[in-house]
Formats: sequence, C-alpha cells, structure tokens
Amino acid sequence: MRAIEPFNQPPPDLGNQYDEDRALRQYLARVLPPEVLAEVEPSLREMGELAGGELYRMSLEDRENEPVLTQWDAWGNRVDHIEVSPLWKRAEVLAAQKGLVATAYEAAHGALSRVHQFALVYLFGPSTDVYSCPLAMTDGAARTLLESGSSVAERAVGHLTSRDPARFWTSGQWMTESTGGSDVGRSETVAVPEGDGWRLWGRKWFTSATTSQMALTLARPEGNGPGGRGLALFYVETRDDDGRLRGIEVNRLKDKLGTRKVPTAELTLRGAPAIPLKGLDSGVRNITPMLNITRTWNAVTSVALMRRGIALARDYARRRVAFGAALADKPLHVETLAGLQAELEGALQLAFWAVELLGRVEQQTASERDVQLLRLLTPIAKLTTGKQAVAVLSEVLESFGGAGYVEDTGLPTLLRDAQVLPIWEGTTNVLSLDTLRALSRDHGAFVALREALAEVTGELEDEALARVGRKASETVDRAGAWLRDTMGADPLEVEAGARRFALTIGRSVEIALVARQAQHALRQGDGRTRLAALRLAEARHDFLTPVDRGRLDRAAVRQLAMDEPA
Ligand code: MFK
Repeated sequence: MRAIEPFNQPPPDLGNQYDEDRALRQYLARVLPPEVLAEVEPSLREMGELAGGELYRMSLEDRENEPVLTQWDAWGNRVDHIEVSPLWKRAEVLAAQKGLVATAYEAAHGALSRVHQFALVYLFGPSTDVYSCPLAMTDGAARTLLESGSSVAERAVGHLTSRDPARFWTSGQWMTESTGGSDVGRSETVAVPEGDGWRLWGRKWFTSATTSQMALTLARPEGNGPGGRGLALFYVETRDDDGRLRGIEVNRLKDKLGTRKVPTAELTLRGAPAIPLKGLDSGVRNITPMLNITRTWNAVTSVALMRRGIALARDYARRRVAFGAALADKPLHVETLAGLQAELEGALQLAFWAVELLGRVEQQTASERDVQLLRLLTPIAKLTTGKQAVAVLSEVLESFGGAGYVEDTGLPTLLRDAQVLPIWEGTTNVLSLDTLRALSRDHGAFVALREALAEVTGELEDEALARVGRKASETVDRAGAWLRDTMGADPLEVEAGARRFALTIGRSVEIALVARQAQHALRQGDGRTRLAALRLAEARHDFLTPVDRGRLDRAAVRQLAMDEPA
C-alpha cells in the first residue's frame, strides 16, 4: 500500500485586529487629537489582540453551541432558564470590564468618547457571536432612561453602565408583536393598573437576548386609543430576588437563519410588573432614543462584520495557491478584494460620522446643524451599511471557493449573521421612510447635509478626489430636487422612491467622506484610500468609468486589496 499524503490547505488566521486595520487607524488619527489617541490606543490594541486571538479561537470552538431553553424543572416548576453559549458568558464579563457601554457614559474624552466606544465595539463584535445585540440594547436603554427623567433611571443606569461584571446588567428591547414588526403601533399588549403600579398582559413575538435583567417595552394602558400614540413606554425588571421570572413566560426560542447564539424568544406577559417611564402615551415616540442608538450599533456592526470577512479573505489570499501563484498575486482576485475594501472604507466613514454626531449631541457640544444631521444620517447609515454588509460578506464567502460554503470553516456564519443587519431595527424600506420622516419634520436637515458636504469636499485638493467629491454633492442635490418636485406632485411616488432616495444619499455621502479621508492619507504619502474613493465612485454612480480610471495600475490595486503599503 502506498501512503497517501493529501494536501491540506492552511486555514485563514487573524492577527491583532487593531494593528492590522489601516482604515480604522487612519480614521482615528484624523478625528482624535494626538493626546486622545495616545490615551485610548492601548485599550484598542488590547481589544484588537483579544478579537484576533482568544475570542476568535473561542468563537470557532464554540461554533455548534447554541442557547438552550429549559422550561420546567424536574419537580414541575416553571423555570424558563436559558443557558447561553460559553463565549457569550465570557463576552458579558469582558463587555463590562472593557467598558463597551460604560465608555460612552463616563465620557472621559467628552463627545469623542463615543468614537472610542464604537471603535471598541467594532473590534469586539465580530469575535463574540453577536453579543453586540444585548450591548446595543443596553446602551439604548441607558440613553432612553436618562432622557426620560424618570426616577427609575437612578436605579438602572448604574447597572447598565457598570464596569463591574457582578453589577453589570443588560437590557432587552421588547417591541415586536405578531401584529407588526415594523408597524409597532398595532401592538396588542395591554397595561392594567394594579395597586400603585402597572401589570402588562400580552405576547411579545421577537425579544432579542431574553436573558437580560431588564427591558424597555411598549404596552397600551387600558382605555387608551389606537396606534403608537396610545402606547406607553414601560420599564420591566425581568426576575425577582430569587431569580424567578416576574409574570413572564418564555414560550420558545426562535429558530433563525443567523444570529443563532442570540437567545431570541417569544414571551407571554402574564401580569408582568412594569413602571411607566414617560407618561402614559406616545410610547413609540418615547422609545425612539433607544432605536436611534441601536441603529447606530447596527451600522458599526455592519462595518465590523465586513472588516472581519475581508481580513480573513485577505489572509487566505496570501496562503492559497491556484494556477501557479498565491491568490494575492492574481490580478482578478485582488481586483475583487480591492472592491470589497473600498466598500468597507465607505461604510466605515459613514457609520463613524453618525457616531461623531451622536457624541456631540449627547455631550451638548453640537451645533443645530449637527442635531439635524444626526437625525437624518442615523437611518441612512443603518440602511446603507446593512445592505453593503450582506453584499460584501456574500462576496467574501465566494473568495474562498467551496471552503466558504462549508460550515466548519466558520465562514458561512458571517453571511448568515450579516443578513439580519438590514432586517432588525427597521428594514431598509422602513428606514427609507424614516429618512423622509426626518426631512418632512425638519426641512433644514437637507440644507444641513449640503452644507456639511460642501465643507467635506472643500478639503479636496487632489484633482480626481475633487472630481468625485463634486459628483457626490451634485448627486445629493439631484436627489433633493427629485424629492422637492415629486413631493408636491405625487406623494405616493415619493414613497415608492424612498429607498432609491435614501441609498443615493448614503452612497454619495460615503464617497465624499472617503475622498476626504483619502486627502488626509495622501498627505502621509498613502494612496490606498484615494483608490478606494475612486473605486466607490466608479462602482456606484458611473461617476467614472473604468476607462476614465486609465490603465489599471496593478501594483496600486494590489496595495488596496491586500492593504499593503506602497
Ligand atoms: C448589533 C446591532 C444591534 C441591534 C440589536 C437590536 C436587537 C434587535 C431588537 C429588535 O429588532 S427590536 C425591533 C425594532 N423595531 C423597529 O425598529 C421598529 C421599526 N418601525 C419603525 O421604526 C416605524 O417607523 C415606527 C414604529 C417608528 C412607526 O411608528 P408610528 O407610530 O407610525 O410612527 P409615527 O407616528 O410616524 O411617529 C411617532 C413619533 O415618533 C413621531 O413624533 P411625534 O409624536 O412628535 O409626531 C415621530 O416623529 C417620532 N419618530 C419616529 N421615528 C423616529 C422618531 N423620532 C426620532 N427618531 C426616529 N427614528
């Protein structure tokens, strides 16, 4: 018998996810003053090490573990215990210790602490099996509680923003009912006064991360009218001192396409004690601070997942040999990766612009224009980056050939998890309509956007960058003119065009922002971001055709694809 030694392909691997991320580091170097960057960088480097090392390895080992619901104990008691995966347990401790929520509320660097926090989130998220979900809701709950002015905030916010794992709480956000995931105003849960308090009765159909210690939810106080105005915002503590659920039953966990580590459940509320947070009506309006924070997390998570996929694809391209050379030396393969990197850079700039604005608004250092821009850009950033994440992760899987389609490589999870990003926290269409809502309530928001873009593109000295910057501004102007003209003529046509409108703005803003970042990078002698800006422009608006780009500079394309310096 002849010994057969088959070829085994070395798998992709990750290094320090902060040190290796040129786009993130260049962005931070632009927006953070040097002394702030020096202070926060050790925490980012440490998180980058965890994300590329221990947590990544754990996530591969943990691949088949999923949350388990035990409804009854041996003696017939209803317990509804949910056991989460080992990585989720580790993630909870780390999230508290590393201040994944706390950093924003301690605000050691004022408004820029939001940038610091979301840079940590971006590094932590892709290695922790969507533990970002409960953290996003926790952050959203802390903000909503603080804005509510309720005395409950004093009790809960200390837990939500704690760095002590023993004190740290996460929060749920129970909105969805079977009557409507998007049309929340149709919710059927009722709130009934009892003694000094309130009890909730109803069924919540899609409650993410059901292991949280508290939740914010909506219910209709008995006698209230229909719609979102008739709902009220309630605070619920899920368990009593003995760990028993308080008037809550977990019917089952959802069997989902992705986010399979997230214990998403169907709940019945059977008289769950609850405290109204901000009056007894206008619940939809009162929960929107939470929605806007979780939508920002969604945008950053989209970018982070794209980055993870590209990091793995890039490492693989160096290791995988086909047709006589490493994939990293194959012109068409690197051309494809370069296109993905350009998408990532656009999404990163857009999501983090929303983060910067959020920080300024929260710390009350925002101009009126910042406030307008934040309201407009939050849905746009969420919807634009969510769509990009699915497209990019699909291409990432393809770049591994058949290996990308095989479960125990861990790669298919990336695409499955990405698919939730355009869905939860408002689908692309719902957020497109929210973009119109923001503009219809505040006509100045569009002017604010145009002014901000003029400032961004005013920084562009490089001729090609200036050209794409101008095109981006012109495209935004054209979209504005379409909205103005169509609004008067046919509101239904405006509704039908909402997605095209919102994506046009999102994509154009990305191009302008990457062009600005590229201008900064050029000053440091780095041309990679410039090529990313030109590629985005070429891919999206026929701003440039491949012919305009001139002869393909293959060395430059490879630098962008493999993120290598010139
Ligand atoms: C890792 C990533 C993190 C993600 C983790 C998340 C975990 C997943 C958990 C979930 O998925 S929870 C479910 C998420 N569900 C949604 O996001 C609901 C999607 N649907 C919408 O957003 C609808 O647009 C909405 C429910 C808001 C429509 O309801 P209505 O009652 O028809 O809204 P209406 O009447 O237009 O607005 C009510 C008020 O809220 C208005 O103010 P006024 O009362 O003063 O007139 C609006 O201006 C205001 N409003 C609505 N959206 C707003 C907002 N204000 C600020 N920002 C917004 N986004």
